[in-house]
Formats: sequence, structure tokens, C-alpha cells
Amino acid sequence: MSETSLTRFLIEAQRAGQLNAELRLLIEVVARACKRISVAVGKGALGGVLGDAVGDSGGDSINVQGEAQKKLDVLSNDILIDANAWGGHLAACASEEMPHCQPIPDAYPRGHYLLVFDPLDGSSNIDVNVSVGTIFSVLRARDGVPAEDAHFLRSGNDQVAAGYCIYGPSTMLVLTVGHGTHAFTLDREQGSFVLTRRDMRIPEATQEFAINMSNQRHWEPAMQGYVDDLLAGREGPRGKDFNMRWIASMVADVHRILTRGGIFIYPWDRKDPDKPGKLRLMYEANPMAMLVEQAGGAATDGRRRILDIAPELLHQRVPVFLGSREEVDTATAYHLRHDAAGRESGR
Ligand code: AHM
Ligand code: MG
Repeated sequence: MSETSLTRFLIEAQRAGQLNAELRLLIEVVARACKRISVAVGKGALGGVLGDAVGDSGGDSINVQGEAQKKLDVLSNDILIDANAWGGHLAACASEEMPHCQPIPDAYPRGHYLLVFDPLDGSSNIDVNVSVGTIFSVLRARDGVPAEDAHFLRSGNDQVAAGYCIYGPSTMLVLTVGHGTHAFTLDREQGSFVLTRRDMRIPEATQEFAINMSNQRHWEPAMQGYVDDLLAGREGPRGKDFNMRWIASMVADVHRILTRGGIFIYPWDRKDPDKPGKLRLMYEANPMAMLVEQAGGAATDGRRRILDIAPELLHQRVPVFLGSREEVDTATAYHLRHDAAGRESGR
């Protein structure tokens, strides 16, 4: 049989009743924008796009999170906004790089969906030529009223599609519309995404974990205990040796986990106790949690399922534990046991 392009895959999914034409268009538009971002990322220093973005005052450009923006963060954000403005499929976009959502301009028809994205995740890796990616999540808009930030504040269970595009040695789009997680590789000569893995499955057990160990002293006791036991290996309570990987690019770490299993953790830590974690719920944790669950894995904040969390803020942060089901359940159990012991002792 001939290869399955993303377009064909989506048309067949539409025929199977898994999505409608408007959502299909939205996904095609996001995929097209990701191709443009892939070209910009791929040019590297030759494209003049490496380094920090310059703000209006001539200093570093700082986003709503207080983080310095890279030129490619800004460029990727603009590419996604421009691509999605005129198609008639969206009511509004929201992004890591913008303080508030951006409704579709009045000049264009408004659609029935909301798109929220991290235009270039892991952007601290851009200047060192390590994989980065775009993460996106799609929600239904409220009909008949102009979109506002509050309309985005829905739990991850309400996502109708989620995905990421990884800009690595090859560019891949990994997508779910709620019927499995599927991977497409960009054929650079043809300019089209081709289905290369239907129904990705994450192995239930693993011996590989991904975490930034330099934060260990700032973690809460349950987290310290869990990682101590991983590091104790075969001689410890877990009875097996573990390997560690940390790319510091969530898209790349999650892609490895979707491909061969593992657990990815970015826990709460005391470095900045006011922040409930580093990663953002709406455009990092929720779409990744949906992709991982659709591939048979699990995703929690250490205590509850990420997709059940009711968001209060567009840029809300959350601790993240995701990947191989058994390992996520084990890590979550350490936290719940610790909480229960604390309650018993009145702490
Ligand atoms: P970003 O959205 O500003 O790029 O930050 C998110 C990234 C994730 O891709 C990655 O998992 C994490 O930050 C790395 O954090 P650290 O630098 O603490 O290792
Ligand atoms: Mg990010």
C-alpha cells in the first residue's frame, strides 16, 4: 500500500467520525506552520535566528513568565499566529509567549476551536543545536461570544486534539485526536508529513528516568525518597538498576518515552516555592498527558491525574510525572503514602 500522508490520515479519521472538517483544517494549518518553524530551526546560524530576542527598549525581550525570549521563540509564535488567523477554524489562540489570548481578527470569520501552544519548547537548547519542539492543544470555543482567557480554563479532559512537532535529526509530528497517538515524519523532499508509527504504545514498565537531578536538594521528601530508591538500583527496594537521561527539552524527552518507555519528571521544588512547578499546565502538561495516555501511559502531578486538574490561570504551572504506567503509578504512590503518613502523625 502507498504511504499515508497526514492529509490522508486526517481524511480517513474524519470518515471514521473521529473529527470534523474544521478540526481537520486546524491540524493541517498547525502542521504547515510547524514545517515553516522546522525550516527556520534547521537553518541555525545561517538563518540569523539564533540568540536572544531584543525587546522594545533595546534590552532582552522578556515574556509573561519573566523568561528571556529567544529570536526563534518570537518567530515561531508569529508563524503559528499568522498561519491560524485567516482559516476560519479558530476563535482565539493563546501561547506561552503572550500574556493573554489573542482573538481572531475581525476581518476573518471565527471558528469553533481554541488553540493553545508553546511555540518553541526547550528553547534554551536552540543555540547548542539540540532538539526543540512545538507543543499544542485544541479545545472547543464557546459559541456566540468573543473569546477570552477564561474560555481556555478547561481541564485537559476537554482537549479534542493535542500534539507536538519535534525538530530533531528528522522533524516529526506526533498527534492525537482521542483515538490513539500517531507519529508522522516530515519528508523534506516532498514537503509532507508521512505516517511512520500508527498507535504508539509506551511499555508499561521501565528502567529509565528523566529528571534534572541538580534540583534534588530542593525537592519535597516524598520525591527525595522515590529517587533515592531508583538510585539504589538492584540492591535497593526497587530491585533493579535504572538508567538516566535528561535532554532539558520536554518534547525530546517525551518523544523518547513515547518511543521506548521511561518516566519524565519535573516535580515541585523549593527554589521558588510560590511556583507549583516549572512546566505549564495548558500548553505543556495537558497536551503531553493526553498523548501519553492515548499511548497507554499515565500522567500525574505526583498525586492526581493531570487531565483532571481544573485550571485557574492561563499560564498555570504544575508538577509533571508522565510515561510508563507502572513507574508513574509507583512515583505517585510514594507521594500519596507520604501525605497519608503526614496526616496520621498530624504533621
Ligand atoms: P521553556 O518552555 O521555557 O523552554 O521551558 C520548558 C523546558 C522543558 O522543555 C524542559 O523539560 C525543562 O524546561 C528543562 O528545565 P531545566 O532547565 O530546569 O532542566
Ligand atoms: Mg515550554
